[in-house]
Amino acid sequence: MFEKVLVANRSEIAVRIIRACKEMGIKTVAVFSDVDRDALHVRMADEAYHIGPPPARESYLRIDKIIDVAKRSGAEAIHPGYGFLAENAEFAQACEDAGIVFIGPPKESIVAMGSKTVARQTAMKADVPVIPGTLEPLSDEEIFQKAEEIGFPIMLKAVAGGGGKGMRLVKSREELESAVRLARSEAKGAFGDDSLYIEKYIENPRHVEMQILVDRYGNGIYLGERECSIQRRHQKVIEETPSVIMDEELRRRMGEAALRVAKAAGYYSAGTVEFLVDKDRNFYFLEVNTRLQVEHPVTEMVTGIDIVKEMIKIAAGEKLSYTQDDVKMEGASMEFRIYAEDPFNNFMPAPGKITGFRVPGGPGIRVDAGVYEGAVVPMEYDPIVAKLIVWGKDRKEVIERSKRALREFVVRGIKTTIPFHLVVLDDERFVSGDFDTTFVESVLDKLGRGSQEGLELALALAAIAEDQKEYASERVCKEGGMDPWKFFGRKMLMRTCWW
Ligand code: MV4
Repeated sequence: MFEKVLVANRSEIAVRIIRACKEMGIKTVAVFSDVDRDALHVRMADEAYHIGPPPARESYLRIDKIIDVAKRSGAEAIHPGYGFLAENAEFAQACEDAGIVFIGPPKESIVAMGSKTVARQTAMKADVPVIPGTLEPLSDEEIFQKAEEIGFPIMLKAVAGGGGKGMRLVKSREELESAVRLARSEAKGAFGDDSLYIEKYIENPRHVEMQILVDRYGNGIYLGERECSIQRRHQKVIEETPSVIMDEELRRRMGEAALRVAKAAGYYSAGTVEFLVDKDRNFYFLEVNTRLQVEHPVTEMVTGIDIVKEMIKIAAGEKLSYTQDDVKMEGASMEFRIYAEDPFNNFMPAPGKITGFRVPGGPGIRVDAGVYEGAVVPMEYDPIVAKLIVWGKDRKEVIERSKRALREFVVRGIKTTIPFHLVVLDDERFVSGDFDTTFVESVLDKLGRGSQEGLELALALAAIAEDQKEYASERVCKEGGMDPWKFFGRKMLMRTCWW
């Protein structure tokens, strides 16, 4: 096993990886930019090295500097976390060239799955259903022709895309020409590659993904699914497992399909195979995420398997320590992403100093935070502050426990998505499990799309339901400019919060 690992990331995921290393007796090396000098991941690592100014391009994305730190510190391996260099084949190559282990999949798999058409070909070869469409990048002429064959509506997608970036719904022939032009220029700008392909449009799908672990010797297991349909603009908001649409048989078929794709791609490490699921519970391969994902903890909560430790062990050349029969899903889990964003103002980033931070506790609660009281959330990076992960014996207990925990969660000084989660937990469609990928937009519609009225309604829901007195008084008075005495009643405000 490695003696020292460099963590090429920041915030909660760097902290998560450092924790796994500590439990494995591995020394850790952090890297940080100017604004992260006092960050939690820097404080928790055994050593920390400055790598540059705040913009990621000049720090967390600097392959040369990170490799240099690994050499200077004597780290034998680098964990990239998610984002930044996690799916960068050039970085995996640079690690190899420097004699450092990249804790992730082989670079060939990163390249192959990075091309969405190659990924589709791979899935097809593996006998996994793909969305009807093309398997090659297309010229404009070919797009016009294929669109007619497939039939509108269609999705125009960037070959180099993924995660919803560079994607366009085209409802009719009339829209196609300008859509192609726009999609190409978007793709060129975002990925430096304007190649496009098309797919049949699947209406109101659910987004279900399968977690897999594969070692270097071809042993693979699936750890069950994550339901990720609660998203806004392709940014996941809440993830859960199991998915309410899943049963044993569908899980087995989807899990085995995911492992076949991995095998066909020569994949090892932790990975995720994404599927779209239609109303009739047909599933279609979407793409492969060749990295540790933000939402991996919900899978850890129900399987008891530490995905980060397994990933490190696989990178070190160990055999998988579990067989498929060892994998048992127990209970249910949800993850709530706590972002420094204002959910009542179009999820506007709200970086700043955290003046108060108190995390929930008690049965079934896990908090993966990247901050502490007094820390500053810089504006340069993804504004994730923490993840609240909740376990319960069933989905109902998870929902009740989550409400309790979100109400316990105190983050002061910055706006966060906590109240938005409370609104979702009060939505009967969410509670019944009857939702798809359009759910978040419909909640925002219900709330009046970030209007003052919507804010008040949301805060009222969050506050009236339980003792969010301080939340109500402080937030509603200061930001809503309203009279909380009138709104919530004298009695409620008289009872003071213990914090
Ligand atoms: C689709 C689709 C419908 N039909 N592809 C969005 C994320 C990216 N990974 C793929 N996405 C979609 N691809 C076809 N052929 C609908 C979406 C989609 C979506 C998927 C998952 C979660 C949320 C979504 C929100 C809008 C659209």
